Amino acid sequence: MDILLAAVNWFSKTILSQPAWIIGFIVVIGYCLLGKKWYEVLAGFIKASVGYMILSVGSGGLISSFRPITVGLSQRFNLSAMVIDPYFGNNAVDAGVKAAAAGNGPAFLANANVSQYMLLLLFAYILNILLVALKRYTKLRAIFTTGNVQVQQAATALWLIMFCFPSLMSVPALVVMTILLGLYWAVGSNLTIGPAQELTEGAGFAIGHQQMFGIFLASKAAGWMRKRDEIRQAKNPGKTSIFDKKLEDIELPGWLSMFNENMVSTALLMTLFFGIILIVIGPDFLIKLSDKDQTAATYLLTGNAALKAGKSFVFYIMYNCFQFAVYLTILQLGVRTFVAELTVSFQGISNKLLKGSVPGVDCAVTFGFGSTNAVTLGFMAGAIGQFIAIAVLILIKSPVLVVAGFIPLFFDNATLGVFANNKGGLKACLIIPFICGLCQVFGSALIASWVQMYQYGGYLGMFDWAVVWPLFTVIMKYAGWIGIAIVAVFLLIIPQLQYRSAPKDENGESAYFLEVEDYDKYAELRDAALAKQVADAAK
Ligand code: ASC
Repeated sequence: MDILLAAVNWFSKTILSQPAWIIGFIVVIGYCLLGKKWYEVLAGFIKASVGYMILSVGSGGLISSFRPITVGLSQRFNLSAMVIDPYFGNNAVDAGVKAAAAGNGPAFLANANVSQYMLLLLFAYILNILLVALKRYTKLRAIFTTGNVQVQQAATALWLIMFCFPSLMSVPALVVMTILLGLYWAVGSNLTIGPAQELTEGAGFAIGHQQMFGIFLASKAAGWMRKRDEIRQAKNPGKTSIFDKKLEDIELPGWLSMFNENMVSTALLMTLFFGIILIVIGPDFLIKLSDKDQTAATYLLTGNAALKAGKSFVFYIMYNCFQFAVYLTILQLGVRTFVAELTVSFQGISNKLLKGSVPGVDCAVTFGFGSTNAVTLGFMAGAIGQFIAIAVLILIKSPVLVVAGFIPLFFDNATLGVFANNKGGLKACLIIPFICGLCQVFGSALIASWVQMYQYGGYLGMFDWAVVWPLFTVIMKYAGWIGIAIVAVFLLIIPQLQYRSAPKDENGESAYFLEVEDYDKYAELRDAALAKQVADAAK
């Protein structure tokens, strides 16, 4: 038994929680099923894993180049508050559970057992695969593969569930968490299939990350905005605004044309926006950063966060802001490398092993599709939303204060920006991430103070965990065991509703599964249905 447990632990820790290996092995399985030669399989494994590692270098670099801004802002304004960020959230859970074990933490955590995460990862993964294997009944088509975020989510879910059920002992706790998290992963990533297929024109993957409900809601809202615009245009032909257009369709004239080039616009916009913030923080604080920021940002890569005494402030700002363009470009190279392998190889899996399934991958993959300007603008709109929400907390003298963390700020808002732009154009790309920014701060402040995580300095903070899981927590806290059933049934019903609302094919059957199996056909049916709705509404 001990050996088995040790094997499971090793497998979960080494493979399941490291997406580069998961993606690599998926490619190996897919290529083997497609009957590729051994050297093609090996090359595929390397390209997929290395591609994923390049993506991680890009996202790690983005995180570290933002360090002077988040750390500097909180020190400049003397904010000692909870940081909304998945790594700070994870640390907060560990600290709270340790304190509870020592007798001075929240009492409801007394039975919490963090050594079970790795077991949970394996069980929830198996549940996810089973749910997809039974897709005729469950209507679920996606498998969550982003293990690094699953560990963070398991930590936060453990806290929320123990808060609702303090007497839950270790095995029942594991069962409840496997069901709730396994369902959330399967249902959430399934919700992103439509938007992701539309963005990538059928590349055959979904998103498995921390804003899956957010992506779905953003796409729905942006789709609704576009439909409204189209109906308006059908009634008043000729009147179009730049805000209705997708970013990639906007050709700026004259000197503005330099913004048409992604690398230039990323560097310029970042320098303008975050340059102003760095000036507000001021060189004095940025010089002091080096020795102070260690505790606040221990997880971040070693970077050149601090301004060295005697160095030019202007070039410091430019250097840091240009880094965004650098790392975004690296990230996109990684995406292109591994998505190409994954798309081809997964056909082996979805034709032979798990029919009609797709993998759920890191949200950063979307930055390789659509307009890079949507990444930048979504990020900025979300940042403005977060900063306004934080200012409101300060102004109303809220006992709970929040410090912006880079990961929700960038990875949530830029991702929602990409999807919003793709469905609804520039207007949606600005409005939706802005609202997301507000939700991240207010939602995290409310839930973290209620469940007493606030005093441990961090909360996960990504959209689903600032909005959706807090709702689950309210339901479970007040409805008890029935609450678990309500949440589980709610999750199970979602794909059934998606199935029913999908466009119909010529035989009147739902085209839902075609979305994965034959995307071109599906897109035709979907666009025809939309055109009919617009024409009917414009009459
Ligand atoms: C997260 C998290 C990360 C990033 C990364 C984005 O939520 O924990 O390290 O987002 O997955 O590429």
